[in-house]
Amino acid sequence: MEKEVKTNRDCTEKNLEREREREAKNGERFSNFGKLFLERWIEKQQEPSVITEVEDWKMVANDREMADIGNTPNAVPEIENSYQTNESQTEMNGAPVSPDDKQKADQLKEKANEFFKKEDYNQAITFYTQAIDLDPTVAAYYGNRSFAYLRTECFGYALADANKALEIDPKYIKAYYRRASSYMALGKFKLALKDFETVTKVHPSDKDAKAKYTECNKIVKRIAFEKAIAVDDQKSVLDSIDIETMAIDDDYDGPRLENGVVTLQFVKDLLKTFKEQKKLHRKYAYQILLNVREIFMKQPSLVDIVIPDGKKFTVCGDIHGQYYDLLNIFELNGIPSESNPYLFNGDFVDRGSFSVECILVLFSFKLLYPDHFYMARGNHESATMNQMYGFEGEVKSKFTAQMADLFTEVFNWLPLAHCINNKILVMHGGLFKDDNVTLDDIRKIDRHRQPPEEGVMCELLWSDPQPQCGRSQSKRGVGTQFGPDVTKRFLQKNKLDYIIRSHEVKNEGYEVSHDGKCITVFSAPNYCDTMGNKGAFITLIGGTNLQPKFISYEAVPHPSVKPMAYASSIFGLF
Ligand SMILES: [Mn+2]
Repeated sequence: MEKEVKTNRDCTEKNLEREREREAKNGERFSNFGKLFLERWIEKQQEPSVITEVEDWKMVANDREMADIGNTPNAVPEIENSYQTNESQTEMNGAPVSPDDKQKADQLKEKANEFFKKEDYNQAITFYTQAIDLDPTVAAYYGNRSFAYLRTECFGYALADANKALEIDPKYIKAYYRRASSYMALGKFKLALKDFETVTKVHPSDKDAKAKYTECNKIVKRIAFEKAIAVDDQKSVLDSIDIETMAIDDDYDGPRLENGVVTLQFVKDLLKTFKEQKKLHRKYAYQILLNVREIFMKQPSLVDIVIPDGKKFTVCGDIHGQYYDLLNIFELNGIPSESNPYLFNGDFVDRGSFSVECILVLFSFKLLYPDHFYMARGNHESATMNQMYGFEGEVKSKFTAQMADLFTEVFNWLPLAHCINNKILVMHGGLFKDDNVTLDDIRKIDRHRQPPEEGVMCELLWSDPQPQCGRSQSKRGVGTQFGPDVTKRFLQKNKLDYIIRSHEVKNEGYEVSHDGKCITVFSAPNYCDTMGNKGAFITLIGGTNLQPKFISYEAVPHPSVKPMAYASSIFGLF
C-alpha cells in the first residue's frame, strides 16, 4: 500500500478551498453552517497539539483519523478529584466488592488503557469488560469502555455505557461527553445538546465544553432551518435540474453519452477516466442519475433474481468508496455483463474518498444491464449518513450541492432486498425484531423515503447477527441483533435456505455463521485504510444447491486521498 502523506487537515482545507472557489465561480449553494464547521475545525487543528487527559492516561490528539481529533476537555480537575473520592465510596450495586477485586479491576483498567493508547480498541474493550465484571461500581470503567465503543462505532453500546456511568455517578462529567458523542453519531443532536448544556452549566469556565455546546447548537438550528425550508424537497430537486442548459466546454475530453444512452464503450471509458482521477462532466453525471432513477422506480422493494442452471452469479458486499478495490473485483472476476451478472449489496458510498467514482460506475452498469446487474440499498444510502461520513461533501466538492440532493432522491428508490432462486434472501443488514415477517411484508414496503428509525425497512438495513440465541440490543443503536434460532425460524417460515448480508467488516471478507444459514460478505479490503481485513465476494452457480463459493482478496494501492477526507466535522466533537 502506498503510504499516506496527506493529513485530514490538508484534505479538509483543500475541500474548503474548493468549496470557496466553486461558490465564487458558480454561486452555488453551500451550507453556511457546514462551512463554518470546517473553518472552526481547521482553526482548532492549527492550534499546537495538546496533551489531552483521558481519564488517567495521556493521549496526544493526532490526525490519523477524524475520530481522534478534538478529544474530551483538557481535564476537569475538580471532577476528577471528587470522582476519586466517589470511587472509594461506591458499593451500590449488589454485594460489596472486596479490596482485592478492586485492585485487580484497577489493574485490568490500566491494561485496557494501554491498549486504548495503542488504538487496539477491541482489546481495550475486553479488559474494561473484565474490570467491570470484577468491580461494577466504578463509573470510569464504563466511561472508558464507552469511549472505546465510540472508536469502534458501536454507538448503541457507547450510549448504554455512558448511561450506566451516569447512573453510578451523576457528577462524572466525561460520561456526559460520551453520551453526547453517542447521540450525535446516532443523529440525535437535540439530546446531545442537552448533555453539552449540562456540562457548561456545571463548568461555566470550561471553554472546550462551551465550544462543543455552541457547535452542536448550530447543528440543531441548521436542521431546524433545513426542515423549515424543505417544503417539497424531492419535487424541487428534480424540477430544478435542466440538463439541456448544461454547457460542455470545448476542452472537455472525458467520456460522453450519445443521446443520453449508456453504452459499453462509455462504461469502459468511464472506468479508465476515473482510474486516472479525471472527471466525468456533470451533465453526464446528472443524466446517469435521472436515468437510473427511472429504472429503480420500476423495481419492487424485494427483487426476485433467477440464476439459470449452470450459470454463475456474483454477490458483493460493502464497497464504501474504495474505487480501486472495486476495479480489482472486476479484474479478478470479470467486468459485469449479461453473462457475468452481479448483485452489489449496499454501502457503495461513504468513508472511502472515491465514492462518487464507485457509485457512478455502478449506476452505469445498472443502466447498461438492468436485468443482470443489481443494487440494494445499504444503511449508508441515506441523507444523514452521507452528511456525516463523507459522500455529501464529496459530491459537493466534485460536482454540486444540487447533485447531492439528487443522489438522495435516487437512493430512496434502491430496492431493499433480493431473493435468489426463491432460496437465498440477500439484504444489507439482516433480520427483524418480529418473528412473523414474511417476504410479502418486504415486498409491500413503501421504500421511497429516508430509512425510518425502526421497523422492517430499518432492520433490513441495520441489523447484525449474533452468536447466541434470541435477540439483543444493537451495538449500533439501530436495528437489532438476531441469533441462530431467529434465522432458522425465519428461513423455515419463508421456505428459504440461507441469507446473505453485508454490513460488517470481516477478516477474510466473509463469515459463515448460524450453522451456515447466515453469511456475511464485505468487499472493502483494508477498510478505511486501517482495518487490515481482506475483501471478498461470493459466486453461486444456478441449478446446483446454490452452495456459495468465497473469493478473498487483499487491498490494492490507491491515490493518496485518505478515507473520510470529505466527512463531517462533527467527528471533531467526539
Ligand atoms: Mn452498512
